[in-house]
Amino acid sequence: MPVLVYVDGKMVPKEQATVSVFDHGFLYGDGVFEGIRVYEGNVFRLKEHIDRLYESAKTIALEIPLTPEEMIRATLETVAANGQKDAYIRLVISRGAGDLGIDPAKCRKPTVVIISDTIQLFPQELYDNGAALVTASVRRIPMEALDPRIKSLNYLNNILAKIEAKRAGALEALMLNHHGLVAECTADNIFMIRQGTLKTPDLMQGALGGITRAAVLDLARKASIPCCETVLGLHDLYNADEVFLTGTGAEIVPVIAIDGRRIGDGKPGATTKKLLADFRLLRTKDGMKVPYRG
Ligand code: PXG
Repeated sequence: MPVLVYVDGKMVPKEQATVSVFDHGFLYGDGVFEGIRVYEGNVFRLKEHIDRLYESAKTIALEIPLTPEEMIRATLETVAANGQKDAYIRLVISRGAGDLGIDPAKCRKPTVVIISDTIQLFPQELYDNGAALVTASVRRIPMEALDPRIKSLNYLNNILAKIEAKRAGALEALMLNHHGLVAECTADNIFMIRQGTLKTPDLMQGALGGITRAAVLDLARKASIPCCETVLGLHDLYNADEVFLTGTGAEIVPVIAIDGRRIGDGKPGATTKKLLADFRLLRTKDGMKVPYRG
């Protein structure tokens, strides 16, 4: 069965799912997006993803031509139309087709795309053994330029950082803010544990408000693990007992080395493993059910 993609209210086969070359999403990266997982027919924290999408859109003054309820329904319908039990959903809302000028007023109608496809999962080996990070020379965009809490279509800094990481043989790149403080990674938030306390950079340090990050903070509080959203330097991470990444694709990935420094004993830590186990129980329960037909 061909994959069906939602484009501006219509379900079309993947090969016919196209947008205009005059779309300002293509010309200028003018738009917002979401990446969402489906686990055994459960769309994980869909409401939270939709809320973040509408908040991002509001800040960039983009009016989505669907209500949040309609967007939730369209998302669930797209997964149902493809009959997928496990999937990766990409919502993309761009400013729409305009002319070659930058003026968004020329874009009459935002483009709405919903893709539900399979995802290339990380191998279990990564969760068992952990990953290495390197600090990128490219910094996270400063709040003064564009609020990093917006999940916009402008990922060039993050892409350049990811290229650096791959060239250095690392899975992910650590990105600092323009003060040299830890912000997050290219598509993941970062956490550390030191003397039993879970710490993650405060969003105002330049991090996206990750849905997985919020889920992990909830799980930690339930497990009575003290948590704080704070200010962290590389020194804090290098000397942590445990470090891990969180993201929709990654879930929770243990980090065992940063810039050639071994983290803790160089193996995934006990708290990281517990949080990953708790997350894997939560992921099929916390969200919305796909309305499959037949
Ligand atoms: N920071 C940034 C900059 C991100 O783009 C996260 C953190 C993690 O947020 P969530 O809500 O996913 O817990 C992201 C996530 C993927 C993927 O396949 C994820 C993102 C972008 C592209 C791909 O995991 N953003």
